[in-house]
Amino acid sequence: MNMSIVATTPFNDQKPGTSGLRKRVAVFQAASYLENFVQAIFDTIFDTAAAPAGSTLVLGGDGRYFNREAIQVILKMAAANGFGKVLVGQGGILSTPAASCVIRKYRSFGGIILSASHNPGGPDGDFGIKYNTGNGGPAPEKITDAIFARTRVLTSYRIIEAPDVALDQLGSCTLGDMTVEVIDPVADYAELMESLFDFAAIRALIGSGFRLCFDAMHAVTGPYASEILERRLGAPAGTVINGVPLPDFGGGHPDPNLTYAGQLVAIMYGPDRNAAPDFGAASDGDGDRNMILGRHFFVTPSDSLAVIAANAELAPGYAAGLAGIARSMPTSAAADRVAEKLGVPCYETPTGWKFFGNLMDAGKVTLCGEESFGTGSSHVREKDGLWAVLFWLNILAKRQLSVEDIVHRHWAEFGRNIYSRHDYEALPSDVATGLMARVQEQFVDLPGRCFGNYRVKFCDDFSYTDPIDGSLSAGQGLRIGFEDGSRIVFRLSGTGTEGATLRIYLEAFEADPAKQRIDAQQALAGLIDIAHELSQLNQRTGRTRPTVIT
Ligand code: VG1
Ligand code: CO
Repeated sequence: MNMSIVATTPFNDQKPGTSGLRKRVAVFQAASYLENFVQAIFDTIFDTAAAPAGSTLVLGGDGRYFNREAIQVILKMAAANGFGKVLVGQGGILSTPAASCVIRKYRSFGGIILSASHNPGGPDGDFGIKYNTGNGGPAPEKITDAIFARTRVLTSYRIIEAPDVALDQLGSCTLGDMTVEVIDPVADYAELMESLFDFAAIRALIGSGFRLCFDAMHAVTGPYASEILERRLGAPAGTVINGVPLPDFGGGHPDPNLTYAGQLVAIMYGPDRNAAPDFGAASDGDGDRNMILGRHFFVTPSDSLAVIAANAELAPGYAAGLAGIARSMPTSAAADRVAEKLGVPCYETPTGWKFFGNLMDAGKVTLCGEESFGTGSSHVREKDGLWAVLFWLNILAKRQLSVEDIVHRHWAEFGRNIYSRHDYEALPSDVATGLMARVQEQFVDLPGRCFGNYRVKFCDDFSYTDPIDGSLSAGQGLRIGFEDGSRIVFRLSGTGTEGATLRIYLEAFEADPAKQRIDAQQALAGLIDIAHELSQLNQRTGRTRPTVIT
């Protein structure tokens, strides 16, 4: 084997965020940048996590620009660092949930996923890399901190000199002393889905004339959705739109929300209501997010989690009931109400999927969700976009109601947690931190203060002690709760790559079915004013409207 040890200088700006390291493509293309980070991951795997020599690694990405080049570098570095085998998705493709599935199924030591999720791709877009551990989930902070520390001190990386691996043909080859197995990226995942959901019932629903549209946004879920929805479930060709993954996602922003999934929204909200499909859905760059739509109807991700929880037993994989539910702190409390009724525990964790892993590994929760279009379960250790879509189709097939009717009946039974998130993107970092500091300064005398009809009950900076390993995560978002159950949360994003993104999460509760069908922005207008006042939003940012409202 022709191995090189290449000298390099440590970087000191590689602190991974909520889900791995995300930077502009150009940053990753700079000499040794990718290599440094990968060497830091491998050192951590073999030193901190004590992986045995000859361990197996899973590797794949969402197909964005630089995916193939990065895969070749990582394969050659893996061969030089003592891995015995790498399972790589054909064409370098693996969605985040499929990678999680493959890591678990083949008991590999861990996996590397190349994605910047919903961030735009292409030469001027973003690239990203994250390490998942053997349970299939994002590495816990102990590991990501070790990787970060390593990036700051390492002075060389190891790589073999060899021709590129042919990524497009299935099968095995050797690279140095290591085996590379190119696997079908869809097969294992599709089989897992078939084991969880009632495919016969969904096939019958689709056969009865029910119409659906899935927008893959030219990102990784195209091949997965075509195989599962069109081939296995019999939906007509054309059900999956934008189904071919492109390195720049067709110039779009692969973020399944009402702003960026514009084509799907136009189809679902067309002028002739009856011409719209019965069900619409979209997923993001790496396939872990989902948006669920009915005819002229949007299901908030917080409501989607609650509806799935309340109807979980309709799906064969969940017929035995739920062990518990977890949601991230900014996610609405709609799922808490379902948990209470089911008599199962509900956990509130910081933002980011890694906090759910310990709870699932300990068997404490079955379903998890985030307000940011993320829903999932213990079938893998990542959120899972297509899984959520299939869960909805399973519920629709069993209940024979429209999406809208299911949600309205849910609200009538449990009450409605009216919810919205306002994002202010690309703020100067000092402006964003100044604004957060300003909000927090007022916490000393906020409890008891009245803003019109709203009286502050509590305020804090959310911190979380993991019930399994006792680790503490502080500074997870500023919460202001009101006497009537309403809530405002201020938080700075950990995944943006340009300046800072401020997220303001707004929530109110309406128990009366006669008042539940109100427009969320209208219902939350009072809270929005309070949020602006407390943060001096307009004076500090010069903005009058959010960049994205969901
Ligand atoms: C965002 C979401 C968070 C999610 C994270 C990763 O983080 O708010 O809920 O877990 O993205 O999702 P932030 O720090 O920007 O708010 V994904 O689909 O980008 O892996
Ligand atoms: Co994602």
